Amino acid sequence: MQGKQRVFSGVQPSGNLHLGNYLGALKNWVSIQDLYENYFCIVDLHAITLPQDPKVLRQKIREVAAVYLAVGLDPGKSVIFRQSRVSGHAELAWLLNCVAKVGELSRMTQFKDKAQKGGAEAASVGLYDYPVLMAADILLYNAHLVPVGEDQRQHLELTRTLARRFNGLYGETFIVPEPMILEVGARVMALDEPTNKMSKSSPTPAGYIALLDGPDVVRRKIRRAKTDSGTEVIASPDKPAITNLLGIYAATVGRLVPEIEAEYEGKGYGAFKKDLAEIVVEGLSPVREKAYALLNNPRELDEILEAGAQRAREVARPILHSAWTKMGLD
Ligand code: ATP
Ligand code: LTN
Repeated sequence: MQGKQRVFSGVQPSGNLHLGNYLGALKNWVSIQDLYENYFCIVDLHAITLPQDPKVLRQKIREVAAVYLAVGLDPGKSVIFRQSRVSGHAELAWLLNCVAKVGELSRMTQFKDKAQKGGAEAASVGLYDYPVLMAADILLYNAHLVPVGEDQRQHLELTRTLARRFNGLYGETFIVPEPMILEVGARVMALDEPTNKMSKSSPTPAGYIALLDGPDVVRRKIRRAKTDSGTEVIASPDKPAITNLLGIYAATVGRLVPEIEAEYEGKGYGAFKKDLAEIVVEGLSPVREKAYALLNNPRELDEILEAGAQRAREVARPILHSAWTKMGLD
């Protein structure tokens, strides 16, 4: 693996992985897996920034691991592990907390959105500090590239700011990472409300297609997906619902939206949705089947994660030590 640039990314085990996670992140991770030295993390410390039931969390962690493997991430090519099993993430987060500014964190839109739900005063300090922990995840491995969905752009910008600031204050320590955000699929919207992002923490399952949803559920959700007025299958800013469905189609089959528009000219929403449902079912069925098979053997999943954590610790340790040394903590 030597000589390759490093990639770091992660998914929170905070709910059901969905088509947005797949098209915006996981699919891309698989396609770049051979090109880089990859660290794909299950960011369980991020998941607990909102309340989690321990029993459910335990299961969700394994589900994310199973989905990682089922989509094609290969532990022989990528380091797959849990964030909480590498203590350097939390340790570097503390160092970076002392470099980050309250003003910066207060501007993070994800915090504002998530905190708004229960009132900002009642949000956990962890939720506020979420972007600093994310910066620690990335900088701890000196990752060059971070493949994520569009919603993570602002967090990545903060990571870059913290890396530059640390280097400026204490001397060159961290690589300033670059975001890797796809053109297509980087922002899949909710099926029931196409002005909101498809999200794990969505209040209704109708909004998202879970990667573990069975074929009939997928078909029903797409059939019931909100559509715009009119009948034409054309993407446009005043037609967010059909634009979103076209984006899902394009990202799933790896084609461009205009080609698909041309194919459905004069055919109407019904025919389009029917075909879209089959395409998504076809794309997800192998993932679902493989993930369930892996979940039948949780011990093997746990072993893969532990072996990954061991490799991650070895890479992280000298980088954390160099940050300590630079700060005078050696
Ligand atoms: P939550 O709703 O709980 O915040 P999430 O659904 O946004 O969760 P994350 O674990 O936060 O999922 O995200 C994992 C990866 O999936 C990130 O790279 C993120 O940018 C990407 N992602 C999440 N939602 C979408 C979406 N709707 N479209 C495209 N990419 C997405
Ligand atoms: N905040 C990210 C998940 C995440 C992440 C990371 C992504 C945590 N740490 C490091 C890339 C790199 C999200 O998708 N909500």
